Amino acid sequence: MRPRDANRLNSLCAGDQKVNSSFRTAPEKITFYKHFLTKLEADELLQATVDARSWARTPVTFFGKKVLQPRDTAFFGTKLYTYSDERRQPTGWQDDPPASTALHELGHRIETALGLPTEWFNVILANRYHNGRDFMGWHSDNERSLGDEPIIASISIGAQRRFLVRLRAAYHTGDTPEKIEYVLEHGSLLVMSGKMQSFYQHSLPKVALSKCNSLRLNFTYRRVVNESDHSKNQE
Ligand SMILES: O=C(O)CCC(=O)C(=O)O
Repeated sequence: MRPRDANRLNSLCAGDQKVNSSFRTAPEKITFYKHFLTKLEADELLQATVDARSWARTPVTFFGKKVLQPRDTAFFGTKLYTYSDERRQPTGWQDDPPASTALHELGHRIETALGLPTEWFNVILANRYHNGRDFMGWHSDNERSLGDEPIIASISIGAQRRFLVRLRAAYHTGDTPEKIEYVLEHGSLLVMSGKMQSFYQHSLPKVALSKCNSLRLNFTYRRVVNESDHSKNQE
């Protein structure tokens, strides 16, 4: 893949620029920083990471069948982490420069902004969405290895996409759960914490190619507290 022009990538794949909520109250454990990185910083991060050799499109088991994930993924950091059945040895902080080193440094900046100790985050799950066809289905990041109240800090780069949050089935009444929507734009940071992963699910829905034909990168910073437990909390 050739390096990309960041300006071209920052297209609007997400409709209107507003938080569109039908929740009576927004989940208290989501904090959204629309412009955490400046445009220049976000452009530089894109250039440093977009063609890292750690990216791969790997299979997962879905209803008993092996299928390719609808996005590329990469793992960076120092701990083994199992995500959606995928257990990959992470790329060390020095092992895939400039991506791994830039992401490590950015982790320190997020830790400072959130008042966390340095090196709090020890893994990054990275997602590369080539266009609107690539997506992330409804799920909770409720792996036991992350502990009971994980802090997940999610940086977005490139095309704007919609990020939806809804109550998990066990916690809503009626057929259709209410949803809240965030528009994740180039340089934004969304932080989930507290009991978010116990009570809510989130997703990054598909968009028609005619509306979204540009790339987005996502880096979710996490802290693995128990490397040997690969199970999920109750779905
Ligand atoms: O790309 C995104 O913003 C969604 C990422 C996500 O849901 C996850 O990594 O669990």
